[in-house]
Amino acid sequence: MDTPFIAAEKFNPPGKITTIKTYGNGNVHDTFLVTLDSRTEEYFILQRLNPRVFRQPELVMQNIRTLTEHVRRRLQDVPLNAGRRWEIPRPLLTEEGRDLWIDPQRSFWRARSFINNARSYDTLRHAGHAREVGFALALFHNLINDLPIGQLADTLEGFHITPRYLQHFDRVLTVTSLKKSPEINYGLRSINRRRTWADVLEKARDQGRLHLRPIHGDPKVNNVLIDPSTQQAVSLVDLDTVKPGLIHYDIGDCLRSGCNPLGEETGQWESVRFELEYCRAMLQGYLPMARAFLLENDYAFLFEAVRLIAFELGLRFFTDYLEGNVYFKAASEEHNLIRALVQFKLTESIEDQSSDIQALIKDLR
Ligand code: GN1
Ligand code: MG
Repeated sequence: MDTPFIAAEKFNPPGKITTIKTYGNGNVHDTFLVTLDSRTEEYFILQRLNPRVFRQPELVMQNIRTLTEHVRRRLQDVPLNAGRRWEIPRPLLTEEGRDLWIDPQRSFWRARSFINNARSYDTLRHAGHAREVGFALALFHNLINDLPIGQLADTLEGFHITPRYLQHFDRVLTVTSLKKSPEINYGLRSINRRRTWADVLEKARDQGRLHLRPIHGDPKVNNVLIDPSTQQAVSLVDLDTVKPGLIHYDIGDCLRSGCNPLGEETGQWESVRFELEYCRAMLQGYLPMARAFLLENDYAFLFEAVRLIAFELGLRFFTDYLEGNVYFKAASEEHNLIRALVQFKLTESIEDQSSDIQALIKDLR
């Protein structure tokens, strides 16, 4: 029996397992869709966690439990979803009541319920989709906004702290013999010209202009599930990176992933651009509900957030390419290089449209 099968069996499936297939496009964990011969639940999601990224899986699961319980209580008290369908994935437990199973090779496995009649898209299809993604993030933020950050562990130290990624890049550069190519030169130039600005959000936090809140950490477009029959967002999944942070990381990540019509996996990096109409629609979905918790200073850094998170992801991919693809899963040696160039092109397009984007934010707030 292969390991995914053994692992799936550990999570008490309510029926016989019929198939297990790899699932989704995650860059970090190995994800599987388990199909059951059962009337109650036909599927569930099984994952082998990446130990190089998440070194304390117990803490990740603890954060997910804390968040899930908080959101369930909130939805009961104040039904913010106002009659619309909104689901939170439910962690599945082993015979012993645990949410993790460790295999003989010391890999950590976990499972969660499948969300029926909902699908994930790697790119936005129209402005209505963009609005729904924005709404989903606002609802999520609103539901967790009153969760005290002291209740969430820091499971990924330095996550989204751009100056730390820059320091790491500099260390990697000193031990790498660089190949010479126009692509690598473009990557290096993209990083070097934005160095002095890379601490824009962290500096604002140090100055007390922005403050920590509970965040999702990875609200990219394909983590928002859409019900195909209503076209409405019904869930925001992938809760691994829930921890204290700036909500600007979330807003930036949602915009940089959504407003890139070619998608982050495109090979045509030279044609990548930031789509202003999607940006407008996403913010139209996000801001009405977000007004409940956004403060004056928060608005002032929205533009920098999208610019920075696109740049930061480029920097992370580029560094990983130089390191030999040790963090993000890569299908080829140059995969992370191309991914990096996509994000740098996107950053450039965001900068080129700086005044339009800022005018839009001013208009909508
Ligand atoms: C990683 O594995 P996935 O797709 O959930 C990464 C995110 C990046 C994303 C880019 C923990 O997320 O930060 O934005 O790839 N997650 C982690 O696609 O580093
Ligand atoms: Mg993720």
